[in-house]
Amino acid sequence: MSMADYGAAPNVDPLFKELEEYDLMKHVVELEAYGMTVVPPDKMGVSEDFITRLRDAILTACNKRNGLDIGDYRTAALEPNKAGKRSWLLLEEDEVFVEAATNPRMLALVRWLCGQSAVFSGHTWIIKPKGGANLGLHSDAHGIPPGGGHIAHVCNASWLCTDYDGPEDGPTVFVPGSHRYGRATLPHETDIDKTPFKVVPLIGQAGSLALWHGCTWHASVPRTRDGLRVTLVQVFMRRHMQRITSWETELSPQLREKYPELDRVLGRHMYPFKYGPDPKLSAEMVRTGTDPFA
Ligand SMILES: O=C(O)CCC(=O)C(=O)O
Ligand SMILES: [Fe+2]
Repeated sequence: MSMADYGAAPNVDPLFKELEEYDLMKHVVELEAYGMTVVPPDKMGVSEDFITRLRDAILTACNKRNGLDIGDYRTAALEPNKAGKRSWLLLEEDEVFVEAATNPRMLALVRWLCGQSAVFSGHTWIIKPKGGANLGLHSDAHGIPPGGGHIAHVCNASWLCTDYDGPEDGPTVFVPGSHRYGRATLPHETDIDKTPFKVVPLIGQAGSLALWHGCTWHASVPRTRDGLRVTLVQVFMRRHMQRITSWETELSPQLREKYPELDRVLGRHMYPFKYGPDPKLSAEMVRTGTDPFA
């Protein structure tokens, strides 16, 4: 008998069962305790083929959009920021981005953090060459003031498309447990060389998913190894938040029709409206106010 069998909490019971079935409970506890977790590829149910297709799709989109010819990511050298332009809105570049945004195990963890009505806010690549500078400590939950951090309003689900073996790979670094502070960093806290907080690197092999509560403070360090770090950053949020990308205007409706899970997670917002709300959208929004798991 598990608590989920009582059927007393209809929003969290199915999630609990899914997380148990996928053997993700350790990762839920890490999210609660540390505000971040790294799930290895086998637990994500993804093959090497998936991560190869995802990495290739990112590099192809970057080459095409920025007029580059990156070549072999294992040896390529680029000027910092050269590959970082035009990096958002990728769903129609390749359907592997739909796969990445709707992986069922990822969505179970995302919905643990942001509820069943979690919305896909936007996605972007990181293609990071050797060199460059630190990125300062920050929270991804922009606009959530101190006091509003009790639940995750935002979360970041990033696919590692290359190995992060250590600091030489130029990984994201975290202050474990900082999601509990429920606020963004202040200017004197952001420099990772001076901050009094303990900062730890994200370590994981290609194909892992790094997931963090939007309030967990993180930064990144320069890459000192040859070749590129490649990452697909995906931001999910609760329904009340403003999405990064307006899917209604930026995406063809055919893709939504083809993939029902994508359609669900892209969501439809009740605001803005002109003469009055759509009753269905309004009822959904009201329901999300009843339970953090709704
Ligand atoms: O890993 C990095 O380079 C920074 C990532 C980051 O800040 C983010 O994805 O929100
Ligand atoms: Fe960030």
